[in-house]
Amino acid sequence: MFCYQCEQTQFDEGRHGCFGSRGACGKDAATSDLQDVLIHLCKGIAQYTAKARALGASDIEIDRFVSFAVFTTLTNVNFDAEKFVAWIHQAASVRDRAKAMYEAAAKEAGKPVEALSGPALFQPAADQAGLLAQAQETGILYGIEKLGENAVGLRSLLLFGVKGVAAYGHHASVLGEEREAVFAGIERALVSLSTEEADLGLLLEEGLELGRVNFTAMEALDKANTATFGSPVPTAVRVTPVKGKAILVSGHDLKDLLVLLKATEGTGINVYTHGEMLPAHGYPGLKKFPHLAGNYGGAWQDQQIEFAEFPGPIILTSNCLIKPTPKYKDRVYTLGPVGWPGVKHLSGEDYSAIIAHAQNLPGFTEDGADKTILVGFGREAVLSVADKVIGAVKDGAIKHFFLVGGCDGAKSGRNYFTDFAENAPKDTVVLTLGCGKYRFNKHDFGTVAGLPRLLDVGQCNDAYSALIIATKLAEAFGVGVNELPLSLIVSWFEQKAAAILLTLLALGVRNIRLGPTLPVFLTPALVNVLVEKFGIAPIGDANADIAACMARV
Ligand code: SF4
Ligand code: SF3
Repeated sequence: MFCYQCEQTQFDEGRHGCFGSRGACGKDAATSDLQDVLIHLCKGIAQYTAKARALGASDIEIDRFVSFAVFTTLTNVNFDAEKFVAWIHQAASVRDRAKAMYEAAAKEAGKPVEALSGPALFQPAADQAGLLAQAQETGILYGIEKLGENAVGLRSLLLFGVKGVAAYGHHASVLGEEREAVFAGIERALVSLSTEEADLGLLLEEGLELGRVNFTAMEALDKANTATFGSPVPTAVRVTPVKGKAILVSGHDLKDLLVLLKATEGTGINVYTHGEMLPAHGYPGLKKFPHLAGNYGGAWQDQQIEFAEFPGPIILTSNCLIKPTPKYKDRVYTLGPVGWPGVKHLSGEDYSAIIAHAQNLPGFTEDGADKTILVGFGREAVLSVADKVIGAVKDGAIKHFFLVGGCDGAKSGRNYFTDFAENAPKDTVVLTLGCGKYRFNKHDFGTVAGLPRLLDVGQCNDAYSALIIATKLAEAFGVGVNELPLSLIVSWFEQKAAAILLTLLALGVRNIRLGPTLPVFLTPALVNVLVEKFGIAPIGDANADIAACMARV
């Protein structure tokens, strides 16, 4: 195996990355290699669907399969090698369907059928051992001697970005919000990766194009969530337990939470959110359920301790899953793209097994002390007080905005983000999103100009909302986003962050501070390009960075 797609990748004296028998996330070598094979097949599917799409033919089922399959390879989503063997074989038959679609479209258009090469022709072996032998030629480093380190670095950024776009696309798709541009954009990036493209300029442009596609994917997801559940409203969320039976839901998929809330109505079971599910409490269509009792625990990396103590079943709807310990493994259920060997996986919307499981477990035996935090500051809630915000900036009551957002992780160096948020001067506002906020969202930030100083915009999936807030404020001030008194402090961990980074770069957002470390797949030469072209800076000392941001240096 070789994998360096996330921030917690291992380090050695040579190439940085996870190799050997298991990655730092717990992904074993077989699963990692099979994920590479699945991605290879998705490239082959994309080669045919791109040709078909150019002739006006497409198949939404094929497009959905590609998004789903690519999503399964995201960090902390699926660790089940057997599942990947099945998906690889399914991908081969999907590829054959895509090929037939292209050939029919060419025939109908009176065009010759082009013979494609590369992943389009890949024939997966019948069993896992055969697939693992084939995996040697499907990994991200394959051909690096010919392609060069820098090209492989940009190809990695493109591949990891496309994983993020596929995740956003899939979340929007399950709520019925789909965009041809997103499917075509995922396909375009995969086709680019199916070739031996090594031109750095072209690869960078492909990355920026994918960033634009991701903006559309995030817009679709925002529309899907707000059309289904209403726009988030500021909401106090209980962060302590309520006496009674309990189910915990983690991950990003709000639709799964809705199905569970409906299924548990009248059962006496309380539903708690975990991790990136926290922002669900702000949506009118979800908060209306009185048994959506509160939020439990902190960020994903603490789950082995917190899940062990939770007195009910736990549902993982998407990332981040880490190895369930024997203390709670039998209480974990996975949905959709998520999986762990030996953990129960639910297909369909029948939650009766989980409900019965919750009824048989003790639940919380007493109420915790009353303690709440505020969520629900999506674009509509923030922009509804735009006049107040603009007035406060103009009269000097608010000096600066910091967006301290992104993923959390287990590595040291992440205290920076806590220090940054907590040390930001009292006349500044801290916007946050993603799971990195768990390091500071129970801290009392107080208010400024009558507004809460900490505004939780939502999940990492809500980066679109933050971008709209920035764009609208910039319009109101008559300046560009880069001229606003706003600094972006981004913590990255997995591949959705790569997609968002590409979007920010494509939109021309400059001077982003990125940490806790820069992605290891970016070579020093590529980092130089990001610094020179886009003003990206690695994080440094929190207080010095706050001062530099406010002085706009
Ligand atoms: Fe390593 Fe991250 Fe890949 Fe897991 S996802 S194998 S931790 S680089
Ligand atoms: Fe977190 Fe996994 Fe990325 Fe959605 S839950 S931000 S890391």
